[in-house]
Amino acid sequence: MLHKNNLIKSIAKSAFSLALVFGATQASAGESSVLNSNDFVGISFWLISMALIASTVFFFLERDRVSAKWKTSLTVSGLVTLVAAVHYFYMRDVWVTTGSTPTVFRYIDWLITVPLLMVEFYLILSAVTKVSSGIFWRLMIGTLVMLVGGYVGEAGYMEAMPAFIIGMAGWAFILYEIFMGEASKVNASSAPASVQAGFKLMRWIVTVGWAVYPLGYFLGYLNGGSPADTANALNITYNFADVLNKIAFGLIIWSVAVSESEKH
Ligand SMILES: *C/C=C(C)/C=C/C=C(C)/C=C/C1=C(C)CCCC1(C)C
Repeated sequence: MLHKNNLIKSIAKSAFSLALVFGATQASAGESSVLNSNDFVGISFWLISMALIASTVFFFLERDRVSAKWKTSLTVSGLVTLVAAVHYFYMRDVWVTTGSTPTVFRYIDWLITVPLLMVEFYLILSAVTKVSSGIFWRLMIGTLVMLVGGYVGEAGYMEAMPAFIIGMAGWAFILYEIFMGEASKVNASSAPASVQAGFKLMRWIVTVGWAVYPLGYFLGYLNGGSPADTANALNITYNFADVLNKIAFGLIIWSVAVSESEKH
């Protein structure tokens, strides 16, 4: 009896505090924080957030289906979409309430998700053959140079053009590694057919899908305009690019992992 009373009391207490929290958020939410039905950028932020959440659940659950050596690849795919989803929720709020481009949050997201995407090249090769750690480190260094270059340019710590060139050099270094460097050679010589096909698709995403971001930088900073002029187009483009670069990229790995796991 005593236990039951305590239980009821604590439920009542929690419900009350929940109501308080809810009331507080409602009260502080101004008119401008409501997503407008004709705010297509805001809607695209919403759509991508949901797609990222669904993908995260999918990748984590599908770990059960693949053999042990493929599980890490699926974990990493799920982490990429999870980290991006959290950033998207926040960026959507920034966009809806202020109408400004949440560039700094994109960079924070990229700083975490892009290295994870790069690790995937290393992981899918490691699942099928012996791979040198040099591949891993070169992909990491290329990523850092690319992102730091872009950030110091966008944040105004450096002239837009030289910063852009540094960023482009980092990207070129990554492309060299996966098209002509050791990673590409290991893939061509030691990976089974499904891994080779997946690797090739992934590197095209890194070429074509990723080109959207430096293009956005160029349109925003290097053709005489300002990022505010291109904010709508840029955010919609970035948002849909992330579906390809994060979700589709993860799905390619998932499909390689499933077909390799079913082989044995
Ligand atoms: C999920 C997020 C992804 C895949 C983000 C990728 C970002 C880039 C490929 C950014 C590239 C840039 C350059 C190549 C030059 C400098 C400016 C950047 C940082 C936009």
